[in-house]
This record gives sequence, structure tokens and C-alpha cells, in this order.
Amino acid sequence: MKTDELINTATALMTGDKGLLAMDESIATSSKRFEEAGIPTTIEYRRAYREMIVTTPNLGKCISGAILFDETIYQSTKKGVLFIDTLKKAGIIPGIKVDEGTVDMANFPGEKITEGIDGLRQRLEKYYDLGARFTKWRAVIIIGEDSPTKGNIEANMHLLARYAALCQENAIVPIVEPEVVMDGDHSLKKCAKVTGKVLKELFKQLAKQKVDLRGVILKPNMVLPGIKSPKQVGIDKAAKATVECLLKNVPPTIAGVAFLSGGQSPQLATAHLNAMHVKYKGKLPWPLTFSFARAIQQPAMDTWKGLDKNIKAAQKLLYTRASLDNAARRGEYTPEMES
Ligand code: 5MM
Repeated sequence: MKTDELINTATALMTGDKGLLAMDESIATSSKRFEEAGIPTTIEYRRAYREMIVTTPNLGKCISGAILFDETIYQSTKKGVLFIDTLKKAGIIPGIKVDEGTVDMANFPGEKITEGIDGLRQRLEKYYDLGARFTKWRAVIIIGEDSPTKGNIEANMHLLARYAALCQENAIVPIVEPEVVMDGDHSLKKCAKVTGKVLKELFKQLAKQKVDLRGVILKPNMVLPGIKSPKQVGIDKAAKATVECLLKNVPPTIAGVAFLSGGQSPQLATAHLNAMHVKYKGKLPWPLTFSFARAIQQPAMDTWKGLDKNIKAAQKLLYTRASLDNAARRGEYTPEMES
């Protein structure tokens, strides 16, 4: 295992006040987002959208790594420059999502399991040669009346650990994403309990598979009540619940933590990250940053609308969102900065 290379990549991804840009939507997810924004769901519109993102001026000042998707890693700008090279030139480390999405888990009604472990070693070798230096795998955990079950959590966390071991074998930093989804009417307390259980199992499985935590980044959900919960909570309470849960369950040796936004508005996701830094300044054993998709991209996508004339305005919004997240990582964000 090339330990130095792994640790160097992980450290670079977590550097300063930067964070990660998740632009790894599968075709199905991307189509869903485009339909909502009134953008045609063709391969050329997906390419043009990704070109708008990767050519955003000064993006490398805010973003340390960008997560691509299998389709995107082979695509280029109109001028013929591969996106992966455009990112590298901007000082952004290219990464790629390697899971192949979720399916219903046999014998576990209502629960999901992630596919993609077959042939992963060969895919990782290919992605490394193309220039990817980190990857991402997402497990989906659903809170329901009888879920998540122990069997579902164990199977998903085992896969995350097997994936992480294969990545490290190829000198690639794995981002492990065990997402407890926000759907449902569960309470903050329930989310904290389930997230804690999931994280505990994840680190147990990572240890069993001998994964070097110094070369791993955790991409967790924030601890929040379900979207339909009648008991929503304030920013400070959610930030406290999130950090307390992580402090209890995440070993200090991990390279860093980078949150998903999970359907929160861009402003709320930024405010939560900021509140964590304000409250726990100097008390966190790991770098704590963002790996948002919707919470960074949404305003830009809504403005772009698939039209060239809107590129500049959309890029400005993308850059602004990312730099507000930098401010949140420093604990310096205020809602007034939104205007
Ligand atoms: C949870 O989704 C990840 C983070 O995105 P948000 O910040 O919007 O919650 C995201 O990286 C996700 O894994 C990708 O968009 C790929 O998702 P699909 O469903 O296409 O595999």
C-alpha cells in the first residue's frame, strides 16, 4: 500500500478552509434535477452543465476536490480539454463515484443495498490511470417504523469497508458515505441514535478490513429531524447533536469529515457547518468540511437553465456558494453574507 501517497491526497483534500464539490450525480439523479429545473435531459446538456461547473473562474480557491461520475470523467470542454485536466489545472483533485447505485435488499423489505463491488479492483486501476485520486461510495440507510435493521446496517457497512480496502490498495483515498436519509417524520433524537449506530458499525467493519483511517474521509449526514417531522430544531441544536454524535463515534485518526447536504437548502447547510465551527473551535480532532452537491449547485443550475447566455451568472453563483461554505468552515459565515 502506498501510504504516503494516500495520506498526502487525503491531507490535500482537507486543506485550509476548502471543501469538496460533489458533481457525481448518476444519469437518473441528474435527469431528475434537470427536469425540475426545466433543462433537457440529454448527454450534451449534462456535458455542457459540467463544463459550466469545472470552468468556473477561481473555483480552485474554494474547492480542493471534485467528485465526477463515470460518464463525466471521459468528457471534455467544447475546446477539447478533458474535464479531469481542467480540474487539475485549477488545482482541484479529481475524484470519482464508484458505487453503482442502490437496489432493494433481498429479505429486507423497504431497505437498500449498494451495488458495484464486482470488478471494482479493475475499475479503480483504470480510474487511477485516468487521473482520479479519490473515490466515493454511498450507502443509504432509511429510518422507518422497523428500519434500519441490524442486517441492513451490517451489510452496507461491510461493503463500504471492502470498497475502502480496494481503494487503498490502488493508492486512492476512499470517501465512505453512510447516508441516513432525511425522508420521514423521525425526531432529532432518533436520527442521532441511528447515525451513531451506523457510524459505530462502519468503523468496526473498517478495522476488520484493516483499512488505514489516515487515508479515509467520512461523508456523513448531519444529525437532523426528518423532513416531515413536526419538531424541527434550531441551527445550534442540530449542530451540537451532529458534532456530539461524531465525537462519540468517529476515531480521531480519520483524515477528515466532509458532510453531504441531504436536501437541506444551501443557506441552512452552510449555517449548520458554520455553527459547528463556532461552537467547537479548537476542539475537533479532525478537519470538518463540506462535500455538498445540491447545496452548492442548486442556485447555479436554476440560473443556467441550459442556456449559454446564463453561464457567467451561474458560475458566479457557484463560486459564491462555495466561498460561503469556506467562510462556514472558518466559523465566519453570517446570513447577511448571502446578499
Ligand atoms: C447524498 O448525495 C450525495 C451528496 O449530495 P447532497 O449534498 O445533494 O446531499 C451525492 O454525492 C450523491 O451521492 C450523488 O449526487 C450521486 O447520487 P446518485 O443518487 O446519483 O447515485
